[in-house]
Amino acid sequence: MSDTLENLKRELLESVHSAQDLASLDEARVAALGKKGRITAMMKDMGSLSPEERKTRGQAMNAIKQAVTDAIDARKDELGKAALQARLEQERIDVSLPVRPQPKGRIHPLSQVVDEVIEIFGAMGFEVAEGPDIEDDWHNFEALNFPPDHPARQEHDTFYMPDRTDGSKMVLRTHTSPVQIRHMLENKPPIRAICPGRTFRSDHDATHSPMFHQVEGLVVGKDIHMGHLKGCLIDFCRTFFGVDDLPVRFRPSYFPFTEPSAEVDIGCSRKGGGLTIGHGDDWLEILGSGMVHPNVLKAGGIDPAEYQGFAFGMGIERIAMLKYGIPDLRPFYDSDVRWLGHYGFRPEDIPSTAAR
Ligand code: 2NL
Repeated sequence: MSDTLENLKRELLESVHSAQDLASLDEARVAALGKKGRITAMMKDMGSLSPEERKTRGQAMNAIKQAVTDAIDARKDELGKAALQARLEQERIDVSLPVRPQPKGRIHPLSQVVDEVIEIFGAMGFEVAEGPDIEDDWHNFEALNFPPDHPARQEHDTFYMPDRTDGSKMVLRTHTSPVQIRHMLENKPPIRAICPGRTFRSDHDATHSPMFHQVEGLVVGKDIHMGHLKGCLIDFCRTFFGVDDLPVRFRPSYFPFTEPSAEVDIGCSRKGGGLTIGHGDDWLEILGSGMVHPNVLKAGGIDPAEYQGFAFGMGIERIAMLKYGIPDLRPFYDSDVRWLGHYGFRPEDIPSTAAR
């Protein structure tokens, strides 16, 4: 091999060996073997040589090319190993460190109780119906047989939306009953539906929130009577509170949308300042209920001469507080993870209520 070629080879190998990182190694590769690299250039130059010279020069050039390629591969390997070694020396894993906490979410008591109520009534053949939070006066009051001067319609109980172009006002629904009106208008009897959802009333103190939750239920059929109402709600109370022989009492009451109406109380004890559900000589109000008023059936497009129905309603916060011993209403809406950590539910230990 000529001196020039020996020099070229030495120079190129030198540049490969002295590369201190992958970037400069690649620069050395491009300078030698790239499109405009020195080996490439010399290969191109061989056209002017005689066939004999071309053969010798060609072999020499190929040998250099091979040597440089091998050196690049070897250097790449070395640099990779050195980089790994440097990381291994720098990075340390302390296997004695405690595991970092991975907080798990909790199910809000309101969601949990709604799920439980749905499960219990679902097992009795009820479907779930939903409707808008913002209602018109007809669905929220008129269809429910509220007289025009009923106190619930007053500005201080009901949140009214701004005037519409026709002068009327939409309202934030004050109960979930309008959902059942819509359900009657959209479905033919027999009907079995429960309507859980948000409701709004202009009321704010330690035991009232301007936004709260209700579940209402509606059953309509040809021969539905008070016995069905009683059986259904006794069953619900016993399953929900998990007490097989829970005393349940029906107390006459009044609602514009039902006739007759009854409030439902369960047995409890208030001895010693606390509250025990299930036994004792005292009563605790849980639900409102009644036979659907003929005017309300009519508003729902159902002929009261042919069909009868019963309905009921309850406050979700109230039954959640009673079942799970939650003393204060206000933290329900605070989204405080400490409160949720205490009163919320782990998905993995939710019992099936209906299975009891
Ligand atoms: C309560 C009382 C009640 C109803 C709600 C209802 C709905 C229709 C027709 C007739 Cl569409 N009634 N709902 C009936 C009785 C009582 O709720 O104390 N709620 C918290």
